[in-house]
Amino acid sequence: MDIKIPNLGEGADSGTVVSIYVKEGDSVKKDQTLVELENEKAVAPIPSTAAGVVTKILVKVGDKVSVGQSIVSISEGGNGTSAPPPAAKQQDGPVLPQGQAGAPQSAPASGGVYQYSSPSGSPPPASPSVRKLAQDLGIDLSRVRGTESGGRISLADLRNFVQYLQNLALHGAPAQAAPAATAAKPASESIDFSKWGPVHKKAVTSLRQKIAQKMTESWTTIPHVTQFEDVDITSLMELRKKYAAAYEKNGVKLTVTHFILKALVIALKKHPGFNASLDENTNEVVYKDYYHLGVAVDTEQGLIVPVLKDVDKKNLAQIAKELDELAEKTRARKVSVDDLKGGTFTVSNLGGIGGSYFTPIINKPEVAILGVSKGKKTADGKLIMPIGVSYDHRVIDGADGARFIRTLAEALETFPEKEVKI
Ligand code: CAO
Repeated sequence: MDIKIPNLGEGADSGTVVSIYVKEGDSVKKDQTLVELENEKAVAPIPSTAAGVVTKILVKVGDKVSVGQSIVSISEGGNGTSAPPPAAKQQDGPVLPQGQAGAPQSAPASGGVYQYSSPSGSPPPASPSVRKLAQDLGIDLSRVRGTESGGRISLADLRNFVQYLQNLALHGAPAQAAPAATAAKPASESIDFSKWGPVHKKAVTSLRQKIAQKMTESWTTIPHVTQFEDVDITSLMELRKKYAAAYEKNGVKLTVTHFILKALVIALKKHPGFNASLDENTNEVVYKDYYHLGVAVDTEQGLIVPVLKDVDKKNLAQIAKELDELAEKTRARKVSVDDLKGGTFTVSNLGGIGGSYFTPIINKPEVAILGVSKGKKTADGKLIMPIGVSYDHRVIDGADGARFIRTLAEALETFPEKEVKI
């Protein structure tokens, strides 16, 4: 049977093959990713719809393909013993391939200068914003070595290339291939730790590599400030207790996270600068009039951030039900690319696990993130929950950070009972 490109979601009916994860003769499992496809917005994994053995690969890296097109032929009934598949990844939220990283068909040109080439003549993979920046700067992207999965060129790759050219112009450095982004290079030589005692090793999954890359990109390009606050959630927790049974009757469990999402909408509406993105190409702050909140979910493979859409239009019961389903799907790695896109602000609640204060890293291209820790009883019987908002100090000032966190704290401290009733 032929595995075909499925419907990838709104506005995504075609794309370019950026990675191929199987070869002829491989056994594949149902749902194992076969190829990754890039379109303007995202890189989507294309899973196998059946288990079997790959008999023919029908596409090449760089091929333009569309919905319904066959990509791989398999004979059904294999035992599915090949390497685990990558999962979805996206451009605008921490996500997550696992398995081996694909490489584009690229080659150094004569003289050691890097030159991307693809048999189909398609341009090197890069996001629209990186392409636009390269075009504005007059940079030929086929000279830039991409270090992301599938050879995709990141903003950091482009920046490194520009720095390389600048060094070349200023200091006459020898004409050699531009260095790849430092994140792609091993930080140091491998050390044989077994000299000092027993060790065991585990390969770093592509999901973990992707998380590392996203975190490094955010931490090294955004000046972070974290503003902390202690929130009195005594009455909020009383409301939760009072209505817990009613929610359970409706098949949902009411948790602190649901209240937080509701309160966040109030704070984001009052402080729109936190529900925004900085467009570094046009030097504009893009304020969003929708409230799509990313929720960090702790999965066995690592952090994934699905997005709960239009939180402002939903009541507490809907939020509870939809977040529950979304988190379940995420833990089972069944979340779609669309579920991972379009977030305007992220919340990371570690309160179900424990610990006190922490400084969350902004989920770029958002400009702020809320970190929530476990609410604890004080000596006088109050329940106090530590929260922290990390924000991008390029676009948000400290005073606004303090105003935002106070609005959020007040929304939680005075959560109206009418919003909880069902
Ligand atoms: N203070 C006190 N109690 C809290 C709390 C808080 N801040 N947050 C959650 N709780 C409680 C819940 O109310 C629930 O209580 P009961 O056991 O009494 O019913 C319990 O802790 C477990 O909650 P939960 O974590 O299962 O559910 P949730 O809706 O609160 O959270 C989700 C959902 C998806 C946010 C959570 O499951 C999760 O994955 N958290 C981890 C996020 C993460 O990994 N962040 C790190 C990102 S940076 O690496």
